[in-house]
Amino acid sequence: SVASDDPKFCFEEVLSTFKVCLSEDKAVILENYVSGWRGLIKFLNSLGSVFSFISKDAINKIQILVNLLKEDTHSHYMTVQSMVRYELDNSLVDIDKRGSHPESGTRTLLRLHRALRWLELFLERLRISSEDSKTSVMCADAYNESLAHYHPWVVRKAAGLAFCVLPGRPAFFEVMNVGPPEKVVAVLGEAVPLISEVYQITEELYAKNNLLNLP
Ligand code: 1Q0
Repeated sequence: SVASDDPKFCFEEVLSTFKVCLSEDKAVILENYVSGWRGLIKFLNSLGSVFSFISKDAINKIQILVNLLKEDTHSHYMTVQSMVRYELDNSLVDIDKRGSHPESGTRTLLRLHRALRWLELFLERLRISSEDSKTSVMCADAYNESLAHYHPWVVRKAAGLAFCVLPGRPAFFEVMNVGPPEKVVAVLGEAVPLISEVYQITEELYAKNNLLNLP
């Protein structure tokens, strides 16, 4: 299953999957995008069960994409670009309202894509933070600036409560498992631009095809 491989999280592993996320012609390789999220979910799980309502949803979405990669249609799902093309050309996406394709790859990935913006903002805050900065505040600020726009009140409330129990910056850095704080900051400095580029390319693709508000 998605949640269960090796339990020891290392942020550099996540970094390396995002490094190989873009092909030479700047397409987003779906398999690597999914691997990046798997690593992040592993991290989230290691923070405790308060976060399981979040990781359950993320795992569910990743599983939808994994299934598309496995089925006989997998050749259409090599990149996000080919996925969107294939699903649009074959009317496999619900465009205005939920219909017969509630779990298209295109709408499913859009949810993760919005969350990736949160991640970018959060990691950048973490990178420039000082020793006494609060992870809960950085996380909430990043969330309110991005993903919160798409969530109903109850979800925002639950997320806000979960953020309050995030470990402090030193413990958080510890869980990232990359070494001393200077090293964490350096690795974040490498990660943020990578994540940002993957986000921008996906954002442009979805904008160009009018897909940013899929139900
Ligand atoms: C570290 C704290 C993590 C906080 C994550 C912030 C996101 C909060 C989102 C909570 C919403 C989850 C409940 C489900 C919402 C769905 O309704 C919504 C829309 O989907 P749908 O099908 O109903 O239209 N789903 C989403 O918006 C997708 C949310 C996916 C969130 C995935 C978050 C994975 C987090 C990974 C942790 C990364 C840790 C960062 C630090 C990395 C440094 C090592």
